[in-house]
Amino acid sequence: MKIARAIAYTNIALVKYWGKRISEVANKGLNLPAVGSLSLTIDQLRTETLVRPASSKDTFVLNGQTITGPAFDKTFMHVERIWQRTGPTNPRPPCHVDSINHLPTAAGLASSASGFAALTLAAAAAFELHEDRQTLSSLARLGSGSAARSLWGGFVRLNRGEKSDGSDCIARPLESQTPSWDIRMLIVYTTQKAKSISSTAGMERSRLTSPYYSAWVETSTADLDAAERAINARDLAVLGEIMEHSCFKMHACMLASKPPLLYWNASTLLVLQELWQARHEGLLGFATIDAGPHVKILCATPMASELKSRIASIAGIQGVDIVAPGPDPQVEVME
Ligand code: 2P0
Repeated sequence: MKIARAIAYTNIALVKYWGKRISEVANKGLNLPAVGSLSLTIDQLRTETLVRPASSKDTFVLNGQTITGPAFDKTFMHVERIWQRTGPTNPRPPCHVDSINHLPTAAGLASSASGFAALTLAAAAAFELHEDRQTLSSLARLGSGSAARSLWGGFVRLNRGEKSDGSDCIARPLESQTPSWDIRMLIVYTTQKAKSISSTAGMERSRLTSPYYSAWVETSTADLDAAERAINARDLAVLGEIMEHSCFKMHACMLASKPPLLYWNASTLLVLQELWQARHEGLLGFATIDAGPHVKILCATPMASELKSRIASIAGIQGVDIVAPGPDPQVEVME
């Protein structure tokens, strides 16, 4: 095997993924989503992962710390999956995985998208698995659904697909991802704590208990198509309306789960109120919120710094980053 390094950038879904297909629950391990999703890969927030042969046993270092337990198991289950795709005749050699998350420390921002994208690319390169990017994206999805979208820069759509083997659950970059659209995203940090319940567990709770879950699933494709049209038309106001609608439908579905899933905190709500007041005054920004209390705001570049200063002064805000659309991942094979 070779030594390989990959850098993948995280992505923020504008049309959200929440829920896995029932066939998934029958434990096929394909991690097939119940809905498609559409995201923007962003710059700066990224994971850098090196995969190399280890002398005797598998080891995993994350941000300089040796990792054991469930995170180690999940990582090496994925490494093994990629090895198996090479059609090996031998057992996998022991590997050392060294990852650095260039995400603000202790900010509680999910890193599984960039993490599993970078791990997939680095392991595939180390094992000399030569697959096209869509296949690698599908492999990344097996580690984490959102990771499938971090195989490209810019706007990316992950289709749900219909086939039970997952062969049509594939991601593609939108043609109009060229950087000619001058947009930014504000990442508004509202806590330093990690989230209380994982996305994987939360989405299963919603599927099983939320009376709004079926409506959430049924209305997703229309949002995806409308968002893609708005991106093609460079219509931020239309895209913003669709992204907020998708976000609040997802959170309504979460809230109606039993027991309820409330990922927000008091500052989350204050940010939304300030954002909507700013919009009323002509400063156009549009929010999305994931399975955590931070708020991400999409806006035109000239609006970003004024919006940032309005939001940064709200009680409880830990920081605001302004990020731009991010690039494709990078892979380097060293020997
Ligand atoms: C998204 N999220 O579309 C949505 C919005 C969270 C809320 O993708 O179970 O960590 O590993 O496939 O990818 C988070 O889910 O879940 C997520 P798994 P993942 O970005």
